[in-house]
Amino acid sequence: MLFLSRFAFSFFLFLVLIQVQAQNAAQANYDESKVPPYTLPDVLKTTKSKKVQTKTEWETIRRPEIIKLFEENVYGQMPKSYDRLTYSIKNKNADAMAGKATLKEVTIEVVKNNNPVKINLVLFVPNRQKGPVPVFLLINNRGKDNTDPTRAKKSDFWPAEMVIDSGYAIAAFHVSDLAPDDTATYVNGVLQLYPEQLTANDGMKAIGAWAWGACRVLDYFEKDTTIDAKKVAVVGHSRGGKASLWAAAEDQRFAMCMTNCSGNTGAALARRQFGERINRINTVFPHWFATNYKKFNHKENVLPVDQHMLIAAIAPRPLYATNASKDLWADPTGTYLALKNAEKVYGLYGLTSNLNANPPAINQPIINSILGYHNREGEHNLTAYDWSNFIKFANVHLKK
Ligand code: GTR
Repeated sequence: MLFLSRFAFSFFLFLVLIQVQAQNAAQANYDESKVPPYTLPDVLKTTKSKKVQTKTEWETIRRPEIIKLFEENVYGQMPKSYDRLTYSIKNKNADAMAGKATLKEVTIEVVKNNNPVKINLVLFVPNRQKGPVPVFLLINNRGKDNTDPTRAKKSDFWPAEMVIDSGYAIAAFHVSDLAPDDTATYVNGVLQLYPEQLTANDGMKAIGAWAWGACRVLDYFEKDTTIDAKKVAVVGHSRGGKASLWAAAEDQRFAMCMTNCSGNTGAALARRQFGERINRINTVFPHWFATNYKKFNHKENVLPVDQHMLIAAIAPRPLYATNASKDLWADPTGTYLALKNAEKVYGLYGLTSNLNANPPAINQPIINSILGYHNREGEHNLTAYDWSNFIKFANVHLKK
């Protein structure tokens, strides 16, 4: 009887949550004319109102300030210390993909205060390439079968053959190794290494832990002589794309960043309040961002940052952002405008992007630009079309 009523109560809560989510999504604004007037924080003005004019001022004053603001208010701290990182090759096949690639399944173990976290990396390296090769690293937030090392199952979410044929290595790890994507169990992973993060209002949560994982894989790449660790592109889709941005902003060793349909608290401007909003993301995914971020529910304009500043923190490194035409939830226009508003920081490095004032038409990728972008026809997803443009973009910016 007690069991039944508990079950009924949980089911009731579940229904309420579904309804709240549906209401939130239905109430979302998709009408450009209803975007409220807003002023973005000036990426080139310090908190002490000093105008940043040089690369040095940017690197020594404003950039560190921006990273700190994102840590305190959005993603949480990114602890960098650990006691040791070791790895073992669980499986190796020098004749994978009909001889085109070498497969390595690597277990990376990171230990702090006797607490371990294990990252299972799947890595294919092209055989025809001589010397260390650049690599695309996917933060995989979907099923593990998308990155099948046996290649019995192939998925456009991680089109390994296409990447190998283009002369790049391709790697992936799954977010659940770092922090399960779940409100209750996200603490089982990286957060066991840094328990102080659990109670701090600016403590890292799941998205921070996934980004941390990408940084540790980069630590491993520095030890793998087949990989050019100075040419690592970190890739993520949607929630994974929020993590790829945060990883690239925090860790300047990443040479390039791809953020696919990352939307709210990813590459899209929050102040536009278009599609998903901070209140909604914090309510449905309370385990993603720092507790402090909840202060900005319904208060986008009070946030001391907006997402153009996260993109600016990646400068001068090349960044490619995408959207999908039917994925208004992730605000394609707001994503493009975030890139546009980060341009002036790239300008400090003498890098001019070729971004027009308005977003390009659907399926018109911008490749020859330090800030790349496309809005693909279709749904919220990571597809072969997206990857084909990542490769073109890397050919321009990584191969040279
Ligand atoms: C949605 C969420 C988005 C995005 C997406 C995904 O439910 O609102 O911010 O992260 O999930 O990861 O596919």
